[in-house]
Amino acid sequence: SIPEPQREAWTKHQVKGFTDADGFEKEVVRHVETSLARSLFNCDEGAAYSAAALAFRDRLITEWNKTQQRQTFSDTKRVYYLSLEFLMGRAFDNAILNLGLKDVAKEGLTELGFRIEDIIEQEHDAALGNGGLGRLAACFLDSLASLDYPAWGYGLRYRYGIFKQEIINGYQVEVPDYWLDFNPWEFPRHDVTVDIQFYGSVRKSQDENGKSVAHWEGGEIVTAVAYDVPIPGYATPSTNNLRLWSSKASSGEFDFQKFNNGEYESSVADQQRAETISAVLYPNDNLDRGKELRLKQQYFWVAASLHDIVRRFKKSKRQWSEFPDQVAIQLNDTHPTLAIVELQRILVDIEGLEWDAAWNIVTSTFGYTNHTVLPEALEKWPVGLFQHLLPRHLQIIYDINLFFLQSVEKKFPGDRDLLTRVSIIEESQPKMVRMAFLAIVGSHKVNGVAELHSDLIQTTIFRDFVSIFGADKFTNVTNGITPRRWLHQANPRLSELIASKAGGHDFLKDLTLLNKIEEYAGDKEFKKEWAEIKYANKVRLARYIKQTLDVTVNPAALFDVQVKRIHEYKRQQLNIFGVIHRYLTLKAMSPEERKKQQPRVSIFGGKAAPGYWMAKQIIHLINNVGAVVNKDADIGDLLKVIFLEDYNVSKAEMIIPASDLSEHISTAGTEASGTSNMKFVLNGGLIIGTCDGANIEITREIGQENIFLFGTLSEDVEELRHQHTYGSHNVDSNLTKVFEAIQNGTFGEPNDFGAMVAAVRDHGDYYLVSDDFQSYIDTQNMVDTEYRNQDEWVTKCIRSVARMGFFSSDRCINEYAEGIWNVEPLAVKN
Ligand code: GL9
Repeated sequence: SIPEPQREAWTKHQVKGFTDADGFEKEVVRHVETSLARSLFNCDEGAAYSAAALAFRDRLITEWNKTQQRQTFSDTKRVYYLSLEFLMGRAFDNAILNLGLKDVAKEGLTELGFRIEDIIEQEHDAALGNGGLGRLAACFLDSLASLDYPAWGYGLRYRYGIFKQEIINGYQVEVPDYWLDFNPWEFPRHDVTVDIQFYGSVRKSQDENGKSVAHWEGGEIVTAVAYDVPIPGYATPSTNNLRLWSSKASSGEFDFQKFNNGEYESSVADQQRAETISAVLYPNDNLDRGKELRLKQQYFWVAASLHDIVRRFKKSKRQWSEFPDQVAIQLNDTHPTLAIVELQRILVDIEGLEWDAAWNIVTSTFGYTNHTVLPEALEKWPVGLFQHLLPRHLQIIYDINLFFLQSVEKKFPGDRDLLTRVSIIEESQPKMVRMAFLAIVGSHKVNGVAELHSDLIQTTIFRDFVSIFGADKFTNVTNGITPRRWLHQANPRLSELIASKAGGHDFLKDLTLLNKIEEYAGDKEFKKEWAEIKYANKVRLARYIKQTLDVTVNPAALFDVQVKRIHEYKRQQLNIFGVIHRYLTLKAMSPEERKKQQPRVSIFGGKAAPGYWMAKQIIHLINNVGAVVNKDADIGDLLKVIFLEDYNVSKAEMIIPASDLSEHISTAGTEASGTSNMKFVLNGGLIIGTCDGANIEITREIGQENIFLFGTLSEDVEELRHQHTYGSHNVDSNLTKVFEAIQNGTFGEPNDFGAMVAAVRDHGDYYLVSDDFQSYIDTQNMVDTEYRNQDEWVTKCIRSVARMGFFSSDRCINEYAEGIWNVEPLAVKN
């Protein structure tokens, strides 16, 4: 650091961020003219966005530096959130809101000749995630910073985020999402690098005390380069760091040598191979595909992050035994489970600790969050692949397993079956490493993400581990969402209306304060404004639908929305079968009868994993139904079917506030939590849903009179599946008519949908579509009836919002901090 006598100059020139529109404008103009090398003659909206973003980035950086210094000096325990996905969406609007400078930005941009809405729209989403799991990580970062926790996110800097979805002739087509052309929100740290080893072999030697020491040698080295993204808290100067790793060829290893030997082409090829590691996000949702490159990504990211964490810890010059007092690492699903093995390797092989001492440190450091019970999503890796890619890690896994199984044998002597069931190594052909089991054995806490889900993991997939480790190791932390993005940013008018009755915007920091609006649930004036805001949000979505799909929808109709990844367990097929049933019913009515029906717009959106054929069929059917229904003159405004292309975070911010009813209709026991259910209710929409995931807790909070629940309960699912397979399986008669319409070509080539129909009718109906169909239809009819009574409907919406305080990700983060991490906020003294 700079010696005392020269510090005066530093203090004198310390950057003091702008606080008013004039100061902001000055910075925008400076960035246009210098950073962008443009002028007022060629400053389009894109350039204006770039300059405005750079101006705010400067603001963030000052606070971010101070926050990092504060954390370093205070030397308190930090949280590290390891996630292979961070679905951040746009940063600009979020940054200006969290800094409390939206008015400044708006005024400044207006004076410079731009509309702030247009400027916000210029930004490309940071879409480094698939869905709920990645968005949860993003909400957590917002809460961690807003609550002043000393926390870091660690992830991968994919060159390509989740693909862009185009719909061509009713089919999904995937287009690469190259998002890094201009990204002002990241800071390359070319000086922060870690060399990561792959392949090679293990040599054992003995040290001077005769102790066996493992040396991992040879193989290849890839370099991880840090890119830092500032994460501003809301209404606090705390600005945390999200560190994303990018891969590049290690300059020491191959390229120089080869280059000097005249092997220019192969040196470039090596470089590209190294860069491939962080090139692309795997686009699967709730599915494990077991690709070698994916395991490489996982180790690359985990090893770089741990190296960084250990390096930071070592600066404090503490004893290794204090590591868990300084460091809490949360594993977002099993994707970072190798971190457990890597820390054990660092401690034993490199730092020379005894196995047991090291293992104590490791298990006290990690917590593991499970996000799904779907068997096809539980990660397993072939032992052979491990042996090849990470030979030393495989040895350590075998040792971890050996000691674990010995402890099990001691506690439950002679129970061979139990040992086979809980072994980290599955004795299959080929043998597999079960990552969830490794994560459980290597962590001190394991949590599910909603009450039902946490119960299910304890009674099904992880049952044996509850008897081995005791129930205390397993816990629940129900998911939450950040009200900053999902209310204040997405629905500014509603946020203002709430603030006007809740005593200002404090509810954005303590969401339970929403309960102050409940007394206005019967207030005529308040309800009128409430309804006007919902209507305006619907008008905006209707305009967007007109622009993008050239379909006119009536904003006064009931907007019924299902937007999320397309998956059989989420049952978009149940929804579209219900829509077809509605269409057939309307068609069979007389014109007089039709006039009495409630108009609806059924809105769908979501991506299918590129290799998930059935999910793509579902998209195709939805589009085909829309093509027929939307141009049927008998039907007119009574029913429109819309598939919105390329659902992502920024589209969610527009769609969610415009919903009257949203669908969360997974087969009971399959959706671990769901988080969009919380977002829709928070924005004054009601829910139709099954007794699954967080729907159950939402019902408990808002009252069952404010939610439309239907369908099989999770405890009855297994029995029904058994009956489908071994008994008779009668398909509901209304559903049979839907199938007939599909098969007589009403919605295009019937063969296209043969497998979808057969899955329900002939192949065991695993997701219980036929069992739940009639109650779904009946419940939808109830929705129609209740929606007619707008006065009562609005009251329900207001009451629901008032009772949503529990679902803030702030509550959720405080629970993790207390129950799992044992960390405290770092107060900011001004
Ligand atoms: C998920 C669950 O399916 C959701 O129910 C849950 O809300 C989120 C967050 O806990 O996690 N697990 C999972 O693999 N995904 C989830 O959304 N999938 C993706 O995010 C792709």
